[in-house]
Amino acid sequence: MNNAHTGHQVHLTSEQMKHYQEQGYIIFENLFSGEEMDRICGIIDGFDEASEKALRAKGKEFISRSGQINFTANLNFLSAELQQFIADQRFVDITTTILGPDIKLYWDQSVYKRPEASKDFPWHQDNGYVPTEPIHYVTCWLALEDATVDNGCIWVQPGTHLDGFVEHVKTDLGWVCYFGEDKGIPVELKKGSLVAFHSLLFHRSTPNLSKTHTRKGYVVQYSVDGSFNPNTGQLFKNGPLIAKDGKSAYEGFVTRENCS
Ligand SMILES: O=C(O)CCC(=O)C(=O)O
Repeated sequence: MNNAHTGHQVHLTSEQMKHYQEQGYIIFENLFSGEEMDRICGIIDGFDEASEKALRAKGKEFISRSGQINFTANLNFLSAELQQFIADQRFVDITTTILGPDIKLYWDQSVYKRPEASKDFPWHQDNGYVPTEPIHYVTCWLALEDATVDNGCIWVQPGTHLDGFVEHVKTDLGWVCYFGEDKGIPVELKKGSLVAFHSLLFHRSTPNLSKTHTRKGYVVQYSVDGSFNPNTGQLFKNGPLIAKDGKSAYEGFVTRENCS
């Protein structure tokens, strides 16, 4: 889907908002330039490499499996440049239009799927991992390199966010909310393109069959300010405030220790 974005601003059309409300996602093509992606990917590659190295000794940790799929979380606290990036005006525009005027980073992680990745990352809703209040937040899956059916892109089941929260079953590969036959539809993304989806939308990713290329994604999730875990009552403190009253509110590097 094409969207109007000029310079560093994004205007979401009524057609895009209708698609989000009814189908649960919007694709933003070429939101970031190749140069921007090379810079961001260069930073994230280093973090992935370090965490993959640590993972190798253990083989597996939670949903990461060495040599196959590696999740590296909370990267914004590790790099001022990356934190500045997740507060970019384009993210402000997308998230304030969808969620409202006051927005915080909820979570960020890279997901690198290596050519040996032979298994699905199974169907789930992002809310299946950690409960949030309010339940709705936005996941931005950003393609650091081209994401294709061949190399294990994201697949979605359009409209499933409208069914509300579904119980998840814990498996060796991750939490699963759907074991049926519906294959969903693939979301292929060119480097620098992004899919923004509702946290309740069923999604998965398929094996990397490319034999040669690591599929590289950066998952950046945003919630309304004040979002908390209803089981513990704790506010999420995984990154900075990025918007207040609908405008950019990022004021410089926030560490894990001084994040409020
Ligand atoms: O990037 C992937 O392969 C899966 C990522 C995903 O579904 C998630 O982070 O919720």
